Amino acid sequence: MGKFFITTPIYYVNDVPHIGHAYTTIAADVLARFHRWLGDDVFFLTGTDEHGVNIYQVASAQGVDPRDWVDRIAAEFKRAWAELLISNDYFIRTTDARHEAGVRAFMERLYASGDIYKGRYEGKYCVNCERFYSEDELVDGLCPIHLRPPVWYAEDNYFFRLSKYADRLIAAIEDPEDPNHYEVEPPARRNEVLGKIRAGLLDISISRAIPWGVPLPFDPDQTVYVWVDALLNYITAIGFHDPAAFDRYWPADLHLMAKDIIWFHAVIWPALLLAVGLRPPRRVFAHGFFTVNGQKMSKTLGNVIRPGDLVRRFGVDATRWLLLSQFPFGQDGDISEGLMAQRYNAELANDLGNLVNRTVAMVNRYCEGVIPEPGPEEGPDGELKAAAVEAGQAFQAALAALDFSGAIAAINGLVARTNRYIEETAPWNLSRTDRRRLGTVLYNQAEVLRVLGHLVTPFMPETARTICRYIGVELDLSRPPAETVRWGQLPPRVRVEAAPKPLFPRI
Ligand code: ME8
Repeated sequence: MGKFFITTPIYYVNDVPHIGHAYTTIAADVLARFHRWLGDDVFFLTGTDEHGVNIYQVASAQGVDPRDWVDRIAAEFKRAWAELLISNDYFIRTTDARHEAGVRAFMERLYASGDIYKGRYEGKYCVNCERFYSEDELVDGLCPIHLRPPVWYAEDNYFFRLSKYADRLIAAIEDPEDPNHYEVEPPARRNEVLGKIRAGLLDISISRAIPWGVPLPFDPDQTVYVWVDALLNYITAIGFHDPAAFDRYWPADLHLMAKDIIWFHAVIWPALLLAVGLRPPRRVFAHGFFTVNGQKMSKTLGNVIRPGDLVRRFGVDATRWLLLSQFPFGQDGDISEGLMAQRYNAELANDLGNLVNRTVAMVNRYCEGVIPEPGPEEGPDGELKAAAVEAGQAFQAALAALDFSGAIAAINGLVARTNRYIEETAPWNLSRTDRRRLGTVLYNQAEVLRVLGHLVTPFMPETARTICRYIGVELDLSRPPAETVRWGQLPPRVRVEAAPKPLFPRI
């Protein structure tokens, strides 16, 4: 048991959330729920990034005051996360007065560090990324992420001496004994980041001459560069002003994001922290980027999927499960609604849903709705029990490694083994031939449901509750997973749900 401070990126409010944002946020939520279950003191942070040129321009183009615009879109993010059962402990907005005060305090410390100087910046800037690109980073002259032409910026700005930190960053990433050690994952991203640091770091401009942002405390004519403003959310949210509160959670245990913004999190952010004498986060993990039905998701192509679209089709729990099971976390992949539907029917409606419903139905039909007392172990019982134990262990190991599809596979494996157990033991025959054996078999089936009901919790919090209710117990997350899923804890003689509804109606 320890503390676990986990973050998602804070998302730009240039538009309402899409399933790219939902993907990272659901992944973070699964981990937050898992760590709470482990007994950790969890702080799960998400929020919105509301300053910068892009937001300012988007609001102006709509003829709306930026303040009204950001209020409106931030509310949409909050609504979307509530709908997806995201259990964040705090929702930060960079326009919050508390955040802005924290940004000013940090900038004063940074200025005092002596790593800030005034200079002139000229270069190509992608307004959507809110960053400069060098010629060799552009693809055919376009931003590699947004495939749009950058604009030429030339301004007098304040600079941060990032170049000075190359050696310290390399040591902090590579040497587990370094006092500032942090992990950059997965390995491909780590190598990429190290390679780029070794190739040389340029100082970065940390201010802009735009009105929509936090004024620099040492030069109010400029505002803090939106990326610096945004990264600071990770410390202002936990009370940068208040050392007692701050030390409870800092350093962050995991910053989660996609690979598009790994550089900011694995290089610029740790350097800024080192400059003011703070520890870098412990772990920075960049998952892959996905396309939708084989295409880059974009407004222009009109193929943007909103979380609500999936929720209406599959329900909340299945949406969470299906999004994380499409491809291995950390790799690039594709989200196809067709494949999601196939998987929904196969994995959730047929396998898991059917296992739950047929088990409860058999207890109702053969045992008057009461879970029977188990008799001595026989035949495949031992194997089923072993499968449940193994699934619990594999599930935990997978989530500790951020392997969501691995955790899902562990659950599916136990479902498949149990469905096979039912075929092998044929309770419908036992009901006529051997009531005592029937009792054992149905008890074992129901016990697997208790185990499964708990294991699915981080992914499918509502389904977890329903499965447990159907077998007459309450979801109990008060003890850590290893204890909860230990075999044989289902109390016999409890009453199961008399008329269970299908968990996942076929579509
Ligand atoms: O970058 N596949 O905000 P943003 C996977 N405000 N993940 C995706 C995705 C996709 N196709 N599309 C979006 C910003 N994401 C800054 C962050 S943090 C201090 C500031 C997810 O709204 C993924 O997590 O552009 C990605 O890193 C993030 O949305 C980018 O969100």
